[in-house]
Amino acid sequence: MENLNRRHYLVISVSLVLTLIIAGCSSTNSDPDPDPNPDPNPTVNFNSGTVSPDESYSYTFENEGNVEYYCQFHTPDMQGEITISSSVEAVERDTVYMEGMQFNPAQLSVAPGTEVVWLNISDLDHTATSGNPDSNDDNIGY
Ligand SMILES: [Cu+2]
Repeated sequence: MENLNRRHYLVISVSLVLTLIIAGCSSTNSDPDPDPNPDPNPTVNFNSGTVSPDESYSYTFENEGNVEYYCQFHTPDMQGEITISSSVEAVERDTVYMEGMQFNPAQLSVAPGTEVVWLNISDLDHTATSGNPDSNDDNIGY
């Protein structure tokens, strides 16, 4: 009789341990995988419209993230990226030159709250338009 009780106790213990292991595994598996390619900052949406020679356009970036942009006239060649990070030394204003058919610098890092000015020092019209040529179907480039 005593032997039977002990065996019963053993069966309950083993099944309890198995239940805990299964529960542990399934809770680990239900954790979402970290996204290897986080979306580029979807809250940022700007379009300068036509920026003629010697004119400028500015936009203030508030939130951290990566923002792609391009020129609608010279897509896909004329593209740039702004990285907004609090690890960058804060300045009030930073400048991207529209020079020839390039953004210069094409890659700019700024702190949150920085006003970025696109200054057209070329003799062509340009735009600074958030996104990339594939993300918009209203391109007016030629
Ligand atoms: Cu352009």
